[in-house]
Amino acid sequence: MHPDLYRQMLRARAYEVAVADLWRRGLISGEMHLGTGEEAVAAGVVTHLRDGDGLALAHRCSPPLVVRGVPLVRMLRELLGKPDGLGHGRAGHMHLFSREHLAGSSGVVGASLPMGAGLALAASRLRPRRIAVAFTGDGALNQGMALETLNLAVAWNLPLLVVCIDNRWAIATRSADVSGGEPGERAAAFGWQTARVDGRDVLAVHAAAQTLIGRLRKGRKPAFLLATCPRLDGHFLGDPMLRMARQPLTDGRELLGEVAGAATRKGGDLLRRVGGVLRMTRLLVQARAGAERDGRGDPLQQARDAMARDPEVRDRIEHEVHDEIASALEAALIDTPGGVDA
Ligand SMILES: Cc1ncc(C[n+]2csc(CCOP(=O)(O)OP(=O)(O)O)c2C)c(N)n1
Repeated sequence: MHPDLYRQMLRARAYEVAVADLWRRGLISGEMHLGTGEEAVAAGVVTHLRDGDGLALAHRCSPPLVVRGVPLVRMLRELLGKPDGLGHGRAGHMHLFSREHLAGSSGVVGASLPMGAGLALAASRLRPRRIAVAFTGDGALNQGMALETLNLAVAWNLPLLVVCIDNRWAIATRSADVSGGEPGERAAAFGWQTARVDGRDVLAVHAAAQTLIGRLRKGRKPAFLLATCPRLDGHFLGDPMLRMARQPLTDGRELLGEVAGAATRKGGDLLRRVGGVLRMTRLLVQARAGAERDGRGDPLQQARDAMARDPEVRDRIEHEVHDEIASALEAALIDTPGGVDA
């Protein structure tokens, strides 16, 4: 295990653990989508980027931005709605943008692909041997603009790497139920070079990204990397499906009771539709409970295990990351009553 990959994964996770805590304390408003479980993909890909490379992201944008080196305090200040945040406190967690890092995100599902194509087009015209990377989910690949990008990027031979994090779900819709073909096959049909990796294995992601990005810098056709990744923390923080998987006897019974009750209430939903919801709920809960039971599901734990051969380096990294996040939090909460000690 390369220590820097472990460090970057840990930074991404620790940052998001801090964000989750702020959200639970009510200091961040709105929904919160985290990339818990996607750290190996972020570290394995983004550590290859150089100055002048672009990065286009979707709603789970924190891990790649943290790895890219965007200042944590400015990101946190943005989430807290402060005027000195990355987007002047108006963008929130899904619309972060750093001009300095040529990195931005969008909550419009599918938008990261054309955004990445634009960054790649600019790179090809203005910055020789520079490239762009667009992160997307598998669900987003059914968007028209995503498919148009798969087409145009080849037609224009853009230096673009699309990284598709495939967790098989789009909120509560199974991708398989609404998608024709596998994501990589679609990209290959348009003429992209493609690769597939286990998105929990940071070394595998790092090696695959190195090959694809290396070829892009030499002017080869656009590249598509499919990284399979279980969704460890639900669609968003507080996801009721995750609560059901974790506490089936309390939260599960309560939430399923609400759904079933809809069938019997006057003017309630049709029994057939409620049956469909219950079936989908069962599949979601099974998938999440399975990911939780499977110790190998957490890529950070895998990376930590691989660091066991070098415990001194591992401990030093863990202390340094802990201190980095603690001081970023302290600085971000400087004007928040209760601040870090609440
Ligand atoms: C254009 C658009 N349609 C719908 C939504 C609502 N939405 C937010 S996340 C999401 C699912 C996206 O699934 P995927 O791309 O697989 O990413 P994941 O959340 O699984 O990481 C949807 C449909 C949106 N934000 N934008």
